[in-house]
Amino acid sequence: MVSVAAALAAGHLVAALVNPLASPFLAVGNTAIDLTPHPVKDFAIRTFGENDKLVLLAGMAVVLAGLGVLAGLLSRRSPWPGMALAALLGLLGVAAVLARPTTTAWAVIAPLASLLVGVAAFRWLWSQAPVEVPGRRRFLVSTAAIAAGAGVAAVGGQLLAGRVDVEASRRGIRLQPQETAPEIPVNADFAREGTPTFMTRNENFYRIDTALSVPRLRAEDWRLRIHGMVDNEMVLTYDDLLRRPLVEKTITLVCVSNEVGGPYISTSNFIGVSLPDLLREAGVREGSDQLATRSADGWTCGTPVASIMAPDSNALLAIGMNGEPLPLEHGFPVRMVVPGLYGYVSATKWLVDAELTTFDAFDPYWAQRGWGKKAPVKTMSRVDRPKPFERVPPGKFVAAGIAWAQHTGVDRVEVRVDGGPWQQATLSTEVNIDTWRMWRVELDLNEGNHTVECRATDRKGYTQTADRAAPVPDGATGIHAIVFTAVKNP
Ligand SMILES: Nc1nc2c(c(=O)[nH]1)N[C@H]1C(S)=C(S)[C@@H](COP(=O)(O)O)O[C@H]1N2
Ligand SMILES: [Mo]
Repeated sequence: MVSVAAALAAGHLVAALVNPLASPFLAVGNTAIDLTPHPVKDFAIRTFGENDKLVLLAGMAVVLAGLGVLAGLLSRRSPWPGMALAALLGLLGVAAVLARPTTTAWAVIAPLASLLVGVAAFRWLWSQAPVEVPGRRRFLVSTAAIAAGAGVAAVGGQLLAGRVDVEASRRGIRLQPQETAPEIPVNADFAREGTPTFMTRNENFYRIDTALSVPRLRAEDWRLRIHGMVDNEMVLTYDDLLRRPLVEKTITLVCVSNEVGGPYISTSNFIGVSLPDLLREAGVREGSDQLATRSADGWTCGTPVASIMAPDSNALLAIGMNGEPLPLEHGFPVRMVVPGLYGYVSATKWLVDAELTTFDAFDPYWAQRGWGKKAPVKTMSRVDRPKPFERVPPGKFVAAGIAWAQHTGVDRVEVRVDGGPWQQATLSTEVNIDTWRMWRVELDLNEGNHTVECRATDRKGYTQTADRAAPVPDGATGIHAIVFTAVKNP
């Protein structure tokens, strides 16, 4: 176990010097994420929520420790099983680093360092292993020395990898949009009756991505290349963005992974520059229908050019959220936001490359894994109060929730209890058609078990379907139903 730890720490330290993403432990973890079949990924998101990455890393550590113990036990007579394990794990690291889209061949020196240190540490410790009791002390001292060295290397690697002072870069930025978002009206939510607050605080904004370690890019170092089917290729810096007109828009972001009633939806004031204006300057060529974007960690995304270029698309290259520069987890320094499309086809975080291409020519990350290539947000609603199996007093009761029909607008929400007639809910004041809208309704409940359901109708006259569909391939459908109980003295 100590040899395996020394190997990982050595690789982590060397990676910090060449490319932090070449750390064998992180590279294997990231490759595992990319190779995980989506039912398993869905299970992980459902079970562990936003701790899924921590659970993966802890699971890997447990498996590695187990393998270390096993190889150690098998090495009583000869050092070969332990050395073979160290070599195999090293080769796994080499393969994972080579397979990463963000590492160059040169970065394999990190997993090679792991391989060498793992094999050498094991060989040396094995040669010190006591044949009789008096030798034990020396063995324990050697083991402790290697363990301490591993600790120093791991911590050193972590500190070195974080030496690019991204927080300082972020703190140094002040955003002053020329056009600010309108004030949120007082009746925009029914938070006192159980809906979320209209605006989501940055620290409460849902987070979904495939990044095991958040990419750390300084604004000063950031560049975006806009190329492919364009007349004028462009390279933009962060200062270029600050020199352009900055606008602020209130926009709701939704993840396609939501089950009916799911939690991955939040609303923010995004500050940024107009993406259609930029693309017009670049001059999109006839025939290009997909904007392929890539993040610093190699994730890719494909967005319909038509959705971005449509009048009033409100598509942004966003640099701020709720008055601050983007938080690191939400894409600092620059991300994309296109209202009306699920995040996986529109909201690239840590954006570094934008290529005008076609849907025929390129499949982005999730399309390669069976998800839809075009994914407009589906008209939907959710019950937030009562909670499942809640016990509430009989008589007057206010049920409440949210609805969204992004970029179209919510026209009405209806609610029914125990399969009875649909009754119209009261809607909150509309902020704009790119955001969620809250609903509330007064119910009169008899004692006993009840089911409450809601459904939204959008401004195109479409009423959300009751047909159940899974999130794969382009968003769940169905009606959210909550079972609860009315009892005296709940
Ligand atoms: N670089 C990168 N950007 C990404 C993703 C990702 O995995 N990597 N996930 C997308 C998905 S699926 C969603 S729903 C949104 C979520 O953005 P948030 O984490 O800021 O809420 O980011 C999108 N942008
Ligand atoms: Mo998502």
